[in-house]
Parts: sequence; structure tokens; C-alpha cells
Amino acid sequence: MQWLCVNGAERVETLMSELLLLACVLLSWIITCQSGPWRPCTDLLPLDLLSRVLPVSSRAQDGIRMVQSRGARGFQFSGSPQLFSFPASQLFINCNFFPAEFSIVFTLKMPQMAPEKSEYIFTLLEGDSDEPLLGLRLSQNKFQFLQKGHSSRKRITFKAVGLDDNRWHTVVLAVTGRYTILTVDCGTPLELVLEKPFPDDLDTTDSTFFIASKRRWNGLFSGLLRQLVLLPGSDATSQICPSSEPRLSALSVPQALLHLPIKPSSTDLPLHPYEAEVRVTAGVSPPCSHSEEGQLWFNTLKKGLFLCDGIMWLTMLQVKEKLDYVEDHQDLFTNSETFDIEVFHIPSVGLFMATANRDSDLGSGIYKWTDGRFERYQNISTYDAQAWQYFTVGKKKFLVVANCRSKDAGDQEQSVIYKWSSRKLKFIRYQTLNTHSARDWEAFNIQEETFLAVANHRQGERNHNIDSVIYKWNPDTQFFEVNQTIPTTGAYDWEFFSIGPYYFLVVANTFNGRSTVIDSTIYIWLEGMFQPYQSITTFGAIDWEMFQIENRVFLAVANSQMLTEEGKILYSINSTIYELSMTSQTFIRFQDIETNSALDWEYFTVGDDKFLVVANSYDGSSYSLNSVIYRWQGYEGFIPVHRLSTNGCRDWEFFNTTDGSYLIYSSARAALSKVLKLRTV
Ligand SMILES: [Ca+2]
Ligand SMILES: [Ca+2]
Ligand SMILES: [Ca+2]
Repeated sequence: MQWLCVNGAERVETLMSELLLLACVLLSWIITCQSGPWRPCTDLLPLDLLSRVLPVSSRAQDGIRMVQSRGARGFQFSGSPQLFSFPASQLFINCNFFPAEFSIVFTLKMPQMAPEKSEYIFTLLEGDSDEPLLGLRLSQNKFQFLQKGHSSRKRITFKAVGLDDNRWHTVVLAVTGRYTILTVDCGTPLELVLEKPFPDDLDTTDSTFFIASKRRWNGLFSGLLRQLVLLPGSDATSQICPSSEPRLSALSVPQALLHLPIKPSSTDLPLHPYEAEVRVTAGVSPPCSHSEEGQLWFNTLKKGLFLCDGIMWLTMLQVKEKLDYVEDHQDLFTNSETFDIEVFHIPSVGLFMATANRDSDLGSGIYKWTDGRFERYQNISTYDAQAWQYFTVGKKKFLVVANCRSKDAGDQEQSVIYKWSSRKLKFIRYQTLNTHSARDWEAFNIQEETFLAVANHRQGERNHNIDSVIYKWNPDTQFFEVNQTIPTTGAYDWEFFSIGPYYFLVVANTFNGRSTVIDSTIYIWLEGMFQPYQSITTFGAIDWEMFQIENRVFLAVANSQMLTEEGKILYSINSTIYELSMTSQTFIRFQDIETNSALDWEYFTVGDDKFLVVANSYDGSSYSLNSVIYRWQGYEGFIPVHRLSTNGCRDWEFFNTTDGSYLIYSSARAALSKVLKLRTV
């Protein structure tokens, strides 16, 4: 009893303490359920690291600048790295561990790097330490994922990824267990298997994220950064790939970068606050010391942007020329109206231009570029000349003219090949070929052989459904001989191009005798001859222009008029740019551009920018129209940037000389061609 008594009291106490313990366990279980160790330290949402270092609203901030390049915007960092940092605790709100599984998505554009240089996309630095807990580093043709292990630090290197090629790239780095997987532009993933899995106890206490740097000026990221996102817990690849635009595929891009303003054609562009507020010095070699640190200098002589690091000016931008405006350079009075201009260069002789002039009594002129202008060099008898083509066979240089009439009425029409005589320094008649209302010559090489294709437009006054002819150079006879005939319909232009090992020839069919709404055909070279590959409906097609932008292949058609069988006629119609789809292996519509009886497209580049200019000739009532220069804007396609008043515009040519880039256009209405100079900034 005593035991009971004594122990009774003890038992009560024990019971109470057991109850208390149970309550504690229960309580802690409840707590555990709410914030147990399995709860992630961060939200499992994409964490946009880039947005965290941007100035609030659109307030300008020194050291960061929004730059638009190749159709997309990114940020360029030039200010003190401290400005672009934030404590890790902003992200790791529940606890301090970096996720053991995660992916990092970034989009950048980086010019080619010097061999010994490396730059940081971001780093996570603990306290004052210089050793990143985590970081992404870029050097020439190499990408490194830096990670601090328990005792040592690790660099996981992906070689030959070629991110520093001055193009946009979107990269996903996914870390899961022992796997580190790199996916560039939604391409084939590169996988590295490590000895140990990524730690699940990487402590971020007291650490700081530095965007675009490793806390120091040295290694500051000099390219453009458009996206930088940490996705804890999973691989982001499936969220952004496949993509119609894998280079710019987005998980989370800061708002400010999403809108692309259409650049007006005037020179006084509205400046974005970032651009307006950045401290830029012009002039000749300004001082660079501690007080100028972070200052930018635009060197107008070297056309470079430099950053003062406190000691010296560092090159910030590999400055490319930009088209600013187009100015009249030369009025060139020609023999008569000019249907085609051919600009060509004869090595160690100079730059020439041949004009295909209408008037048979006056012939066609050849001009030479002398003291910054075209000057008359030689005159050649032609008969309603429609086009010239310059080409070479080995060391021989030739010019061929498309004559659309015979010398005397009723005679056989003949087009003529002229050969450059390096003794007489003139073009001499070499070979004549029978043609039918010839409109164009196209010269091209397939393997070691040289070909010439003529666009025969019409036989007699009525028959448009005739053969065009492909000639081949015979090295034994040293003349061109018929190699293949292709049925065409009012053919106006041939355009040759090659893609990889394949050769193509596309014809512009204009008119079948009743309608201009007919098929133009792309041919492919197979088994020693051209065979139909694809037909595209065109509207009085006059010109095809092929061009490539990066790996993409485009074909633009100049549609001159829509004449239906019912006799309806329209001049303000679409001319269309087609793109070769690698999936369907056919050209598909990329962009329609409204044109006024378009007669020619010309593609050209200035610096990094790509342009198309169209010859608008007639809108149904007037020949005095604007021809338009369009600039490539990536996924927006081509947008108009300059309008140039022209009269019956027939042909555009782009050419470069030692003192700059020029455009020349001819008129089918007047004996006046105009040379324009492309002024760049
Ligand atoms: Ca031309
Ligand atoms: Ca052509
Ligand atoms: Ca053209």
C-alpha cells in the first residue's frame, strides 16, 4: 500500500509526464507536418534571378542597359557588380539549403571570347569568399558549371558548345542526382555523369547571388543576358522544348525585354530610359581613373564602346555598323531606260557595272567605278537588252546579255557572250546563242562544271509556253552547248542556289498567254539534270531572290501583277517570302509583303543587320512610288525601315567599295539610274 501510496503519487507524475511527452510528440508531429525537413526551402516555381536585379519599374539605373540585337532584347551589364546582387535568403525562404535537384535556364548572346578570358553568368558566393558555392562560367567555346563540394570545388566542363558566336542561345542546365545535363537551343542534350550526386545539404546561409559577375569587375559578363531562371526540383527542358524558336525559348523573361518596338525610319529615335540615362562620354581618349569607374566612352573614331574599369578602357562592344540613312550619291544618265544592272568586280582591274538598256540604236553601257563614281567605260551593241550576267570559267571572265529583239526585224534573236580581254581591257564578242525574247541569264557551277541558263519569255508575239535552255561549258570546244531544255511559261528570271550538297534552280513564270496566276517551279539537280521539285503559285512573277539567315533558307518572289482569265488586273498585291521547312522539305509561306507591281528584290547586309529592298514600279495609276527597304527582325520577319522615292523602279543592286556600301537602282521609265550611299553609324 505504502508502495502503492508512494508509487501512486509517482505514477500520477509519471502518467502526467507521459501525457506531456505524448502531447509534445503530437505537437511536434503537427509542427513537423507543417514545416518538416522534406519541405523545400524555396517555392517550386521558376525563380527569375534576372528580374531581381533590375531597377524597379522603368526607373533608369547606371550600369545596366537594354540592348536590342538580332530581333530580341537583352541586358548588358557595365556597372559595379554589387548593383546586381541579392542575398540568397530572398530565394531560400523556408530553410537555407540549395535544392539537390534543379535546373537553370538562361538566354544569352555573346560575341566571340578571347582565348584566355572567362566571364560569369552568375555566381553564388558565401560571405566574403571568392570560391563560388555555385556558378556558371563561360569561356571561349566552353561552358562550366562551378560547384563547391564538401572538401573541394568542382568544375563541370562542357566543351565545344560554342555559345560565344554572337547569336542568341537558350540553355538549360539540369542537375539531378549524378547527372548534369546541358541542352542548348532545345537540341540534343549533353549528359555528364559525375562520381557523386549533387549535395542535398549545400548551405546558402550568408551567401549572395551575383548576376553577370563573380562580385568583381574581372569576369563581368559582357554579352547580353535575356533570361536567367532557377527552377528548383525539376528539369525545365520539357517546359520550354520543343519550341518554334529554340534560341529564344522562354521560361521566364523580364517584362521589359518582351516588347520589341518597331524602329521608326527617322533618325531621332525615342530612347528607352535605360539608354537615355547611361553615362556615355564621347570625344578623343577621355581620362579613365578611379573617379570614372563604370563610365562608358563611345569612341567615334574606332566606333567602339569602352568601359572604364578604374584603370583603363575595356572594350565593351565589337561594334558593327548600323544602317542610319540612305543618301543620294550619283545620278547616272544611261543610254536609255535600264532594265537590269549587273555590278561585278574584275580582280586587279576594278569595279564595273553593266546596264541593260532598252534602245537598240544606242546599245548598252558598261561603267567603271572611278574616284567614287561610275564612269562610262565601254558601249556594246544590244537589242532591247533585258539583263546582263557576269561569270567566270577558270580564269576567263565573261559577260552575257539577254537581247529581247533581233538586230533586224524578222531575223533570229540572238543573245551574246562577251569575253574580257586583259590585253585590250575591253569586252569582246565571244559566242552567240539563239534565244526567244530572252529576259535573264543565270550562270552557275555544279561541281567543276559551268552552266548558263536563259529565260526564254516568248516565241513570236503570242506563244509564252516555250522551252528555256540550260547550256553547259564544253572545255574541249571552249564554247557553251545545250545541255537541257525546260518548258517554261513566259519565263522572266532564273535563280540558282545550293543548300548543302543539293543544287536548285527556280524559274519565275510570268504569263501563260491568258493569266499571270500560274505556277513557278523550283527544280533540283538529280542524276545530271534538273527535275521539278516544287511548284508555287505566283502572280506575274518577275524575280526570285534567295537568301540565307543563319541556317534558314528563304526565297522571295516579286509578283508584278495579278491578271486573271476574266481580265481583272491588280498591281497592289502581295509578294511573298517563302522559307524552306526542314521538316516538310518544301518551301512554305513565311511572310507576305504588299508591293506595287514589284519587279525586283535585293537582299543585303550591313553589319549584323539584314535587309531586303523591293522595286515597286506601278500601282495602277502612277510610276512614282516609294520603294521600300525592310529590315530583318527575327520572328517578326521583315519590317519596313526606309522608303525611297523611285520612278518606274526596275532593278536594285547592292555593292561595297573600299569607302562604303551602296545601292543602285534603275528605272524602266527614264534614262536615269541612281546610286545611293548607305550611311552607317
Ligand atoms: Ca540586277
Ligand atoms: Ca536571275
Ligand atoms: Ca533580285
